Amino acid sequence: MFDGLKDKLDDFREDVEEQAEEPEAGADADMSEHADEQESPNPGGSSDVESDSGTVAEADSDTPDSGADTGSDNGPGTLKRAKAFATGRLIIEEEDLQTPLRDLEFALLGSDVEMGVAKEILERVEKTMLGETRKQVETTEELVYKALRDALVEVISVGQFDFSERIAAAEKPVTIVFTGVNGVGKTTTIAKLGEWLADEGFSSVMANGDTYRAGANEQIREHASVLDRKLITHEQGGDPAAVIYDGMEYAEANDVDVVLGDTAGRLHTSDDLMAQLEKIDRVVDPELTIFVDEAVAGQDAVNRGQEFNAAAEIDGVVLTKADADSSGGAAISIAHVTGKPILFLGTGQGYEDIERFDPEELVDRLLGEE
Ligand SMILES: Nc1nc2c(ncn2[C@@H]2O[C@H](COP(=O)(O)OP(=O)(O)OP(=O)(O)O)[C@@H](O)[C@H]2O)c(=O)[nH]1
Ligand SMILES: [Mg+2]
Repeated sequence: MFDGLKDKLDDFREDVEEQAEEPEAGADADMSEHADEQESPNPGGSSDVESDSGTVAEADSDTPDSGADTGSDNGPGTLKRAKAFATGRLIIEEEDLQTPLRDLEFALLGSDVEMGVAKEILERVEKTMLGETRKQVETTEELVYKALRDALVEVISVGQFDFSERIAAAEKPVTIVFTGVNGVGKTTTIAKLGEWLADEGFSSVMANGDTYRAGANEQIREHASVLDRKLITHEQGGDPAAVIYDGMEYAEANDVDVVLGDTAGRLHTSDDLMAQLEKIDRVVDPELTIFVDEAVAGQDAVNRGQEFNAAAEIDGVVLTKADADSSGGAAISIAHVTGKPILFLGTGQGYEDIERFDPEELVDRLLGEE
């Protein structure tokens, strides 16, 4: 999952580390000398560091008190001034980061990360690497890791909420409607989610609001029968809102916690069908509307998310087929662009192949050693 993106992030980290940890001749000697000079209490220093880990890192070790940002002796545009001193102090200047950041930008765009999101990540990485936190880290490796991790987590975490708690807190029955284009995995996701909810202690009923496609009832009935789950259907051509409404009545009468309302796949460019989605939203007034799309669709998924959100406001996203996605572009971008969180990842065709989306876990996976 997301292996291509992981490789590109690894490359960026290696590039920065390689260049930054190539100290110039004499740096070691200067270092100890420099540490000695820092014995006196440091006015701006944080209290939890040793006295020799002052906050001022000098680019030019011969003139410790001169402005670090001139860097004239070392020549601009290289990362050689990004030295890891014995105290762990680093200095990385803006121009030093230009090339690695440009490479990272290409890498992100090449992974189908949306342009505004890529920009946001770059800005955050740069800010961390040039900012205050550099004084607290010990090696370039840690600095790059932290900068990338924070930037990615920040961007991916937009709008996150605890799904299980939300269901627990909502008035029962909780109706969830699933929207999205054709064939992305809506019906499969509903089947999987029924299992996931059962594990969390919630009962559910499926309501087939896909009254449009021939064979839709038969398909979802198969899932219901394998999973031994209650299913509400109407004839093909019926009113989708009415089916989901029936599901709600059934749930109410039978103390079922959650109604999982399927809808027919539709192109976001189809005005009629998008209008129908608005109507379902109005009549059913679901607790949650979840937009389903394929992780592999990259920026197309991001664009569609915006279109569906405009027709019937979504509360979250499920990205399916993450198991087949190397780029990770949709996973990185969609929450930031739509303002709605990714709630689950579909990771295969089996009923158990659904994961609660955890931004930190995903980023750890992307930046991990494996
Ligand atoms: N590899 C993989 N395949 C998936 C995943 N989720 C769904 N699929 C497959 O995608 C195909 C389409 O799934 P459906 O659930 O029928 O998609 P849909 O969105 O309901 O399709 P329509 O009702 O036609 O709009 C099926 O073959 C699923 O097994 C996933 O997370 N990973
Ligand atoms: Mg379907």
